[in-house]
Amino acid sequence: MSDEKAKRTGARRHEAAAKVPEIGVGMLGYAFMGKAHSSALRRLAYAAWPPPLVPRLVAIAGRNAEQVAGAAERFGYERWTTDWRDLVADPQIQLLSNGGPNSLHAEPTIAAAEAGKHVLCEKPLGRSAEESYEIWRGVAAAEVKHMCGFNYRFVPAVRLARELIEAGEVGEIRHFRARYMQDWGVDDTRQAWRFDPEQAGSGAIGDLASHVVDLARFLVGEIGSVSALVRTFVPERRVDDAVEATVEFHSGAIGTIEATRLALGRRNAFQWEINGTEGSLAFDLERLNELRVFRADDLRARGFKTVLVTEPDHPFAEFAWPPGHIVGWGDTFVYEFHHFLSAIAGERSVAPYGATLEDGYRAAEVCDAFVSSSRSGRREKIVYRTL
Ligand code: SOE
Repeated sequence: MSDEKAKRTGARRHEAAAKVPEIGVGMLGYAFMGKAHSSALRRLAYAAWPPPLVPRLVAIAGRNAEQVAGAAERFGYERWTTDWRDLVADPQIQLLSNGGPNSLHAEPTIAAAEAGKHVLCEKPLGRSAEESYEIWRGVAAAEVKHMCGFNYRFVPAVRLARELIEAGEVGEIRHFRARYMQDWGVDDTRQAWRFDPEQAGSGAIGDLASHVVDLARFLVGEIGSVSALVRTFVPERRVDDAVEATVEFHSGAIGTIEATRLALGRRNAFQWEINGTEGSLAFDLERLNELRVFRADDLRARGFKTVLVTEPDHPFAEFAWPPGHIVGWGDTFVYEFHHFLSAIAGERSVAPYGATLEDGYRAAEVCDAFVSSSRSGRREKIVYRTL
């Protein structure tokens, strides 16, 4: 190919990219969620071309200058700062992605929204239902797009489950049972902020049970009441280690929710099962590409079948690879951010497939009810506040 033609072709490709508007991103946090968000923002630009908007990684904020400078270099941010207020003040930033500790969710998220920036805040939204409500109310008043980082709604198998339920394939749901089990909680030294009630708010409840509650709301519906036991097993620890709960849904379905960071051998086992009048669905995050399906009209087939959720007509196939080429945990953030950018671009709304900050607040009300039920020894009815 002649230099002239190569230049022309290259220029044409560049023109195509230039046609998609950019959105400036400010990232709060450079550790686990900073990496997950940044990696997703870079990949979504080409994972399914054209993206709704092309993310421009403008700036990243973190408390430790050396660490955040290194992250800016690794992730590809144009600049870095140790003060999140610089992100809020930066006119080149239109989207704040908050992956900071839970104690840094409220003030920066509200301030960014008040500065006219769209916001995605990691779960749990706040350290309590009250703080979560204040974040939701503060952001909603600013009339920007907002999302809460319940990324498991964007597992292809979970979206397929939602679509099957919406299509009536499972019939009327009677049971939901779920557990989120990890085992790293035996060691206080790792991610120490997660064991400090001031920084985290709670332990396994906000960290893991909030995911389970959001998924229960996403697949089954609103939770009306809970009865729970909350425990701290590790001596001197000031946050919870585990919760075991029974829940009743507005629909009449009933279920169980568990979360623990002390289940030795379980690395990241978010498992759930739904039983309806026409069939059942089951999922295990450690086998993230598979949805197990039982259809009542399959009684002759005897038992669940495993659907590998990688077919062209399956959710998010447009981002992935050919059938059978499975995706991973990080891909859920690509789909989540793509969804959010589509909403910002006006192509869709965040809800119902993405979690809004109201969803973040409602999950927090249920999580608070786990604690109050364990303290009172009684079943707690849940009342959701509105704006
Ligand atoms: C730690 O428990 C953690 O990183 C959670 O905070 C995330 O939300 C979950 O997706 C993976 O595990």
